[in-house]
Amino acid sequence: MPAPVNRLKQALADGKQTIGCWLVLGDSYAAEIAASAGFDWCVIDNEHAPNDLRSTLAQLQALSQTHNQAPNQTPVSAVVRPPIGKTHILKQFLDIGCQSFVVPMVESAAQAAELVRATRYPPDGMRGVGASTARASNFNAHADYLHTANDQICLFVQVESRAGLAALPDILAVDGVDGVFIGPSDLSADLGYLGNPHAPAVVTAIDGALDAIAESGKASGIFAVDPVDAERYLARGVSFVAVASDINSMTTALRQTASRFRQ
Ligand code: 3PY
Ligand code: MG
Repeated sequence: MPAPVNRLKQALADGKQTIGCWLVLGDSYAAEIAASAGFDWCVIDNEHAPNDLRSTLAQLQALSQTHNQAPNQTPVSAVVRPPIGKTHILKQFLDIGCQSFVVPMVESAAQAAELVRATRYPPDGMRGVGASTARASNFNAHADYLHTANDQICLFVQVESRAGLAALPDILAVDGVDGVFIGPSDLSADLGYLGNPHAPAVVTAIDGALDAIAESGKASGIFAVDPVDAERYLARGVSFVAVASDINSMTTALRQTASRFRQ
């Protein structure tokens, strides 16, 4: 049996637009709720959320449960954002069964190429071989896992700095990079507008980057939990839009309810 088909990679290759939820509560119960809400994918964030390998594993397991899918709904795809794009860290997430990644702070084609290699077995890359004891191969039930795993990896690299923007054409030319994801918060900070991702200069930089990604034929992605932003980016054709986060939804709903009954 081969590695599981990566539905997210397939959808993006088919030119579909997808929406997703950022999981920052670090909690498998919350992941299970998000899994049935109707998103195409959920990102388990290890960069800015209190996650580790075991909490990520629990959330991958929660997302892979089919009982929590709404009727007629395609199962949600799991994506991991590692804290940093290091080979040994990616290796651990790969072995617990993650096939899709959004890697933060990528600033050169060399760095992007290194990430491609980190997520592929030889001869295409340098992923270490331990799948026979790993959830990724369903504990060796996927007998063809080693020879089919590379084709099912979906890799987004994050461009979120001036250096990343300057290197964008070269990054887009790297084989094995499926898409480029813009991080408006870090990008605005590096452009001199900390906390103001709607500054005109930031919006212009983001639009220019999205145009370049679209021209390359690769998938584009962006973090846009403000619905006005999300609608704008979806109308522009962005293919991987983070339209929600578990914490954002929870704080908004709880604060609204508290304020309504406190009056
Ligand atoms: C950013 O906005 O900097 C991001 O990384 C989005 O998660
Ligand atoms: Mg960022």
